[in-house]
Formats: sequence, C-alpha cells, structure tokens
Amino acid sequence: MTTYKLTYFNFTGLGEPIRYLLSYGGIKFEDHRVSSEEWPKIKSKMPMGQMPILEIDGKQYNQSKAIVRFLAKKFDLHGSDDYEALEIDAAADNVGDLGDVVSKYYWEEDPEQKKRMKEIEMEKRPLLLEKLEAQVKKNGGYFVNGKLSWADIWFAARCDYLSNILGFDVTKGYPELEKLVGKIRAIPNIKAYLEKRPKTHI
Ligand SMILES: N[C@@H](CCC(=O)N[C@@H](CS)C(=O)NCC(=O)O)C(=O)O
Repeated sequence: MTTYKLTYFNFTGLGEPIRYLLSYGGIKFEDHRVSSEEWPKIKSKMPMGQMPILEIDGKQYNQSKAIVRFLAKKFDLHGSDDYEALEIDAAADNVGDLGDVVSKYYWEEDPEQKKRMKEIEMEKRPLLLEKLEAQVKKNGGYFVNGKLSWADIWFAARCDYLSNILGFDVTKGYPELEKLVGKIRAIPNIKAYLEKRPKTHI
C-alpha cells in the first residue's frame, strides 16, 4: 500500500491545504508536525530547505501548490479540460495573492516597514476579497463553473491560516465566501479531519 507522510510545522499555513486534500480523498497519512527546535536539525534534508514536504513511499516532494494539484488530479478536482484547469489555477493564484498581502504584513519584523505593510494590507485585502466574492457568486457558489475544484479547498484551508493571523474571520462580510468555506468544512472527510486536528495558534 502506498504510504503518505506530510512534514510541516505544527500550524495551518501551507501544510493545511495538503492536509485538506489528503483528507478529502480519504488517504491515510502521517501528519508529522515539526517543532521549531527540531526544524534547524532537519532543514538541510529538505529538497529546498523548506516545508511542507509530502513523502510518497519514502520519496520527498516539495512545493505546496504542486502537491495539491497532484492530489487534485487523483480526486478529479483539477478541471475537466485545459481551460477549466487554467481557471482553477488562476483562482488559486488569486487566493495566493490575498495570502501574500496578509502574510507579508504579519511576518514583517521591522516596525516601520510593518506600518507600511499594514496600510497596503488594509487597502488591498478588501479589493481582493470583493473580486473573489463576485467570482463565487457568478459561478454558483464555487470559484469555477459551479462545481467543486481544488481552488475551493485551497481557499478554505488558506482561510484557516489567514483568519488565525488576522485574529478575525477573513471571510466575514463576504457571504458567498463564507458559505463556500462552510461547504468545504462540511465535506464529511474534511469535517472528520478538522474535528481531530490539533489546535494551533496559527
Ligand atoms: N513555495 C513554497 C514555500 C515554502 C515555505 O515558505 N515554507 C516555509 C513555511 S510556510 C518554511 O519552510 N520556512 C522555514 C524556513 O524557510 O527555514 C511552498 O509553497 O511550498
């Protein structure tokens, strides 16, 4: 039997979309959560010195989005033709842009720079969320063509992280996005994962 081991920090971040996808597909996986003390000792063993890493039968694969896309193909969540796949990729990258804006502010350590990043974040976040909201409304409750794709799952998992670092629900005030996240969290295999996952601060 194929074995799956996900190695990532003990938080949601870029590991969470992979955990969601593996759970969605009913794949049993080892959810290896690395502590900040352990990380420097194993960093050099990672393909690009970063995580998440998915090991499949002991072979390491990196890059969260590539891994999620690989799993999406297995579970038929990657679009029914190249055009649909392109729209799904673009939706996930739009969500990625939202993530970048919020994350850059959160992780900035220089106080002056952080102030500037906060201004950018407060200006750009609503603009991006409005666009995402309109897209989901136009597409019958999903990002692309009225059906579930990996971009929807990517979004829901990224919302966990973004809401954690913002300190409030990032979809609040965007009813279509809120509903979409609710639908993803209610998928039985994902719901079961969410009920058993460890509580983390981010
Ligand atoms: N593009 C990569 C980015 C990976 C990444 O930035 N990983 C961070 C955690 S989210 C990391 O490993 N940080 C620790 C380090 O760089 O030492 C992906 O999507 O997988």
